Amino acid sequence: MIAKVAGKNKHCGFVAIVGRPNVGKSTLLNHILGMKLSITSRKPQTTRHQILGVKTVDNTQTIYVDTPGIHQRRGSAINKYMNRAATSVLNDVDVILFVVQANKWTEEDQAIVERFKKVSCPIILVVNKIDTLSSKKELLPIIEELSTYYDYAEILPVSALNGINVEMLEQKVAPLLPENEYIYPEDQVTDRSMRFLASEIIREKLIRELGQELPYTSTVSIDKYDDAPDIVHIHATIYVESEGQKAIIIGKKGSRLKSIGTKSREDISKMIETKVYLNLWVKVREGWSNDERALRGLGYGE
Ligand SMILES: Nc1nc2c(ncn2[C@@H]2O[C@H](COP(=O)(O)OP(=O)(O)OP(=O)(O)O)[C@@H](O)[C@H]2O)c(=O)[nH]1
Ligand SMILES: [Mg+2]
Repeated sequence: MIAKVAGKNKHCGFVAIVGRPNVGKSTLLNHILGMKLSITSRKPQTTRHQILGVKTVDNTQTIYVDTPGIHQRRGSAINKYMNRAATSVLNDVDVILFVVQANKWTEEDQAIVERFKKVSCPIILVVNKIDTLSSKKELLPIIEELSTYYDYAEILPVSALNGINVEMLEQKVAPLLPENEYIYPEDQVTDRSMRFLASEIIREKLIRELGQELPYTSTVSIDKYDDAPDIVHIHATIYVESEGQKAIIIGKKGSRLKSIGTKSREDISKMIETKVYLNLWVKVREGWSNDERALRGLGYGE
């Protein structure tokens, strides 16, 4: 029998990042990975899909699953798709990071805690945005109260934006992962294609440029992604639900679409470290966000 060398065995497991919209889940994932993988914005419901972020260090591969914010907005098919994408991971992972906002506990947070009753893996409560508290003294009563709602494996105050305690969070997660061979190659960062990440970058620019409601009725589809050695040609379409929305996105003399296009091109180019040519269209597709078939065609498949 060959004796195992202590501490040399590989560990690998899945860690879900869940919480209501806008608490900083994607910002946390990006800080952990040290790169911008998942799109973020000041507006809730930015993330629409599960996105894996893989980090391999010191005999451990941690596979983080960023998820859409679990929300109470009912009705449309896309809202249901997003909630399913978020809640379906709860019973499929080794650890859950439940991200909440330090200064704001809502009914939506409470509704998520209710779901934990059916979960068997350890859950770490991540109290985010502590940089927004006016003094550290505010933190203790918040943590005391939150700890009464569920028996968390750990409670950790962090700032995903500034990186406060994020490394400590990773250290708390590592021992909770099972002994396992790696699932992904050591240098792989995500399960998503460049084509998908490009569409997400365009969607981020759309959300950031537009007013409150429009982001929910728009989506981005990549029609062509031509990977030549020194320049990548991308043709993308932004789908909206009405002519009025189309006019808003295009802007005066095309100025807003141009700005969305320029910012998208710059970010995509940075990500793939290659020159990018981006051709961006806006098209109306009435009712896409409440049509299961249209949704699947636009990349919102199970
Ligand atoms: N001040 C502060 N802002 C933060 C922190 N973490 C995230 N934010 C901001 O909060 C907003 C939402 O962040 P996201 O990472 O997009 O939130 P999310 O939970 O992924 O949101 P959804 O994808 O919509 O569910 C953005 O404007 C972030 O910059 C933090 O630690 N401190
Ligand atoms: Mg997000």
